[in-house]
Amino acid sequence: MVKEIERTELEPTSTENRPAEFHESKEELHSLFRTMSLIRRFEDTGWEMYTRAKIGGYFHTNHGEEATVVGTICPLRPQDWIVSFYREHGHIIARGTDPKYVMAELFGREHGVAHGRGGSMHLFDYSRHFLGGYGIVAGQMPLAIGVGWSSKYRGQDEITLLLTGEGAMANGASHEALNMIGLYHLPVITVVVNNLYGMGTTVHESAANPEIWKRGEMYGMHGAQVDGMDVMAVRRTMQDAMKRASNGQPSLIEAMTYRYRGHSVADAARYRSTEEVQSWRQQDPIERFYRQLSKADLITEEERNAIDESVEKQVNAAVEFADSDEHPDPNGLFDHLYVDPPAGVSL
Ligand SMILES: Cc1ncc(C[n+]2csc(CCOP(=O)(O)OP(=O)(O)O)c2C)c(N)n1
Repeated sequence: MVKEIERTELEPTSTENRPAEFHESKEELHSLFRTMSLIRRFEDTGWEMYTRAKIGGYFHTNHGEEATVVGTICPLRPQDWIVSFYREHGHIIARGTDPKYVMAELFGREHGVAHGRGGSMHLFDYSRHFLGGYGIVAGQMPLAIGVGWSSKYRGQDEITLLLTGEGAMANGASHEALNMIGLYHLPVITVVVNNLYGMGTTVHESAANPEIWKRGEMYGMHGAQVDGMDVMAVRRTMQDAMKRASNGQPSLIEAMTYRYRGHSVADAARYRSTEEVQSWRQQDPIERFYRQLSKADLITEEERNAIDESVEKQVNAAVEFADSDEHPDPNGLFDHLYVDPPAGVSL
């Protein structure tokens, strides 16, 4: 017998009404605002390029998650590492990779960040310590043990940010990874981007206890939940976790956010109501940050328009670059697979 699962409407938890206090410079705040706007524009344009068949394969966007993405990635230092998952276009852009190389990867071109071999789910930039981009749900999580272990073993002041979705937290690899990160006191911060759905399955349907941050205690690490639509709240939580990680205490942060679009381009998202999507859109992280900044006299309408214009130009230039870039040479199919080919194998 199939049990009917009762669905509850998922309401946003919000810090909107808390007064915003800013201790950062205007330049820094504008830079956060610009990065969020750049990611939004990149995803809008990428989606359009997909529908024009310029991009193929899978395509998962960060629409709605910009505050979580920017708030967790921007505080990182150059020596820190990121291990991400397949919804990572915004993650690599927030890390500072030029969007034109990200767009070229989506277009499958030679100068893309994975030389056109990876596409949307396999973005990679070693120069920025961005270690992917993985398509297997929770498959990236055990990799962070190795990265964190390496930093500790080499005695380096480095932190690893491990990004994952809440759906992945029902996969066995997540339990094994978090247990070992906690057991060995690795400098790893796990951020669970809780957008409430793993494809069409709500977190209430996949997690026996949907309050994921509470698992921190179970793995011997600090646990925190944060309003993932508030970039400054996410950033503060991340900075606190970075201090802990430097002292050998890992953290599990659950950022409560929402994806505006379906799971991927192929999902019409019929499993949720228009009202639910609208109620989250009212908390839009970019508009909300703009309201906070303008209330504090830290941004004018003209400044915002100038940011929007420059972001639009940058994304248009990325499309132009990607569209005119060369396709990978089919003879190079086996390039970039191994640092050195195994003995006896000629590629
Ligand atoms: C091991 C494995 N199982 C199933 C899938 C199919 N799949 C792809 S994404 C996804 C949902 C994961 O949801 P979540 O971790 O919450 O991340 P989100 O997509 O919401 O960002 C599933 C089940 C997969 N890629 N890998």
